[in-house]
Amino acid sequence: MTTNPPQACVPVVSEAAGKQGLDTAALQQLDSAHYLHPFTDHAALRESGARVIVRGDGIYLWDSEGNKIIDGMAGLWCVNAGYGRTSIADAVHAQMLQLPFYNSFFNTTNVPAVQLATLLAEISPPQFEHVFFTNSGSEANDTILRMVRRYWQLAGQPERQAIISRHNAYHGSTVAGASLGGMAGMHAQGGPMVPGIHHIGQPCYAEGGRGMSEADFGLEAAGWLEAKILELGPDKVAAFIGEPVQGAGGVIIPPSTYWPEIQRICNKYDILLISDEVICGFGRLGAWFGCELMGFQPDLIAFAKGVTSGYVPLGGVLVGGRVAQMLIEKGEDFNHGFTYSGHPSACAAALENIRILQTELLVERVALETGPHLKACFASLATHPLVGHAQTCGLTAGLNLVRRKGATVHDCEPFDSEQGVGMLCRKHMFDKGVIMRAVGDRMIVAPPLSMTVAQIDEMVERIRECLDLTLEELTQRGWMA
Ligand code: PXG
Repeated sequence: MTTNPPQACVPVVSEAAGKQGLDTAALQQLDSAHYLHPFTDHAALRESGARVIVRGDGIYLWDSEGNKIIDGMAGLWCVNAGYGRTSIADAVHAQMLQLPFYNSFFNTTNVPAVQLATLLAEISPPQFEHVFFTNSGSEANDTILRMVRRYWQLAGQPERQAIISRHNAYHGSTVAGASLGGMAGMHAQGGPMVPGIHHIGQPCYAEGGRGMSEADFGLEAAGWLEAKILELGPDKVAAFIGEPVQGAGGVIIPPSTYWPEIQRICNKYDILLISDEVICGFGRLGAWFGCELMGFQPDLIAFAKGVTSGYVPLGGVLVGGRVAQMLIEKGEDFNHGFTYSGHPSACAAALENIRILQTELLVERVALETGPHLKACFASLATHPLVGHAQTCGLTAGLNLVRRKGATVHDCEPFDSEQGVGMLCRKHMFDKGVIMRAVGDRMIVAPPLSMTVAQIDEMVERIRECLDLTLEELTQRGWMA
């Protein structure tokens, strides 16, 4: 027993800290003393101190020093409806007073979970009438892995165990998520991955399409799936999983020929097709689901993030007719689930969030107005001397920082990856009040879908200014060609 007060009682609010009443230095010190952050080098973070985000409204964030920042990443690809939505807070508040939680095990259910499942069946592609709820995208993909293998067991082909994914895919951080993903840095840590998962190349034209048209490269990249199926044996392959547009991998937008050819190959070998829509779902690409835009009909969809705009954690799996029918008719107990599957308060947040996306026509606006505007803006950024090429899809975009521009994407000269040019550029962005992610030397954005055309202009002007500052710094360092 200790007689000392617990650490949590240490006052972190300093009277001298100005209007917001927050002492940034004290928070940073406690943060570094106690809080282990995701995907973070803690020794480096201790040196710099974490930036403390205290408030959000619309597309803007404020930090504890009072700086106003444009959130070019919508939290982490998720705050689709923007910050400050009182009606989502009210819906969650009301649900918490009515029934904060009850489980969906043992033949019980709750009203918001039923309503949300019904609404998801309505807004998703026609093959989806059923949903399995989780708390995150990682858990959605864990569920999919177990569900797919269970499906083939029930179908009398238990030897169909292999799942094919792509290098540089991100499917989450749980053991199954990391195994399904193709992130080299994750595979390098933590010992053996889940067996039976195989990776093929990503459909990145800039990386692999030299000497080919984009359309031909799309067919070639899809052909890597067929080659892998034949190598493993078609009767051993359970499923293929991919993000319609790879998000965390750097906004890799496949050629338009890619997904229809993937669909054709999956059909040919009777392989389940899984669309990981944790980022692409709920309007990011200008359609409710990315597969609709890319022209394929998956058997399963993983979702999370945008379903609640990140206000409360929620994820899930849309289960298509083929798999749902098998599980329901032959499956007996599916021995899988989470305490919080179908959490009523999280489902209440999702219902109100989807209502906002619908009534404000945010998905349609991405397709017809803000998405095309972002495309035009990024085309103009592509003329900057530091930018090799730029692409957008809906309300996500990426541009590559290069040492020397070239006539085509394949003729640009990249920086030495050790120089960390992307992180250097990102620092300028942060200092100037706009959040962009750096994936190597590719700078990416995925702002709230509520961002207006005028706000896109504001964001792009700041980006241009920071590209200038980065170019100035790189020139001074003698790093430009
Ligand atoms: N699938 C995809 C396609 C994702 O983008 C997950 C699954 C996992 O979701 P949860 O909710 O378990 O995190 C994600 C998550 C980044 C970054 O650096 C992206 C994600 C998560 C963390 C960082 O861009 N996406």
